Parts: sequence; C-alpha cells; structure tokens
Amino acid sequence: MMDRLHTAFVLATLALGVAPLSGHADKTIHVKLTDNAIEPDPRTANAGRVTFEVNNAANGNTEHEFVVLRTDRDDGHLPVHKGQVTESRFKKMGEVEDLEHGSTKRLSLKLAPGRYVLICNRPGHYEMGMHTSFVVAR
Ligand SMILES: [Cu+2]
Repeated sequence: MMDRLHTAFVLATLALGVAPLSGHADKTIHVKLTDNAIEPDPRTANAGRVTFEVNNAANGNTEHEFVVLRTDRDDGHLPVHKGQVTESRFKKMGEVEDLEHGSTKRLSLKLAPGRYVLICNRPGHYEMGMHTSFVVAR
C-alpha cells in the first residue's frame, strides 16, 4: 500500500518536472538602463520568483546600479538626500551594483504582490530620471 502511494507520488513529481508550467515558471524581466531612465520589459510580474536581467545600455562610460525597493510611493517622489534616495526609509528587496557600460547582471528575488520602485542610486542618477515603478500581481 505504502509502496503504491510512494510510486504515485514519484510519478506525479516527475510529471510536474517535465510539464510546461508556464504559470509557475520563473519570470525574467529584461531591464535596460539608459542615462536617464530605467526600462523594465515587461513592467509587471506575478508574485513569486522574479529574475531581473539588468543591462547597462547607457551611452556614457558611467557605471550604474539597480535597486529594488518595496513602496506604495510614486517612483518620482522618493525622499532624496545629497543626490541619493534615502534607501533606509524603505524595504530594500535587493540590488546589483557596479554595472559597467555594456554589462549585464542578474538579480533573482522572491516578490510578494504589491508596488515596487526600481532606481539607480548612484549620486544624482535618480534625479536624472533613473527610476520607474514595477507592479507584482497575485
Ligand atoms: Cu545610474
């Protein structure tokens, strides 16, 4: 009896492993950093594991970074001190730093439903427009 249950369990697990679970698959968001913008594609994801693939596509030779904050605030109205968003005021989900010109880095996060903002917090870059909103649905 136990053997049959165990076999059924193993078979079910194997079936799950090969089935195209599009609704549950990891979601990759392609993020383009430019000199004055952050452009995620797409701009939303379902809750769960979300992988941001961040590319520094800016023209200049400037290094950029990518920070994910959890907040209901408008991405254009975050508190700024000396050219940098005050990250300590928010729940920081994760970041990738030191993105050289042309390079790509990945950031994989487990995100709950809600509103987030994506910023580059190199001094002055937020104020130059490197921010956008990101929504995680159920
Ligand atoms: Cu930047």
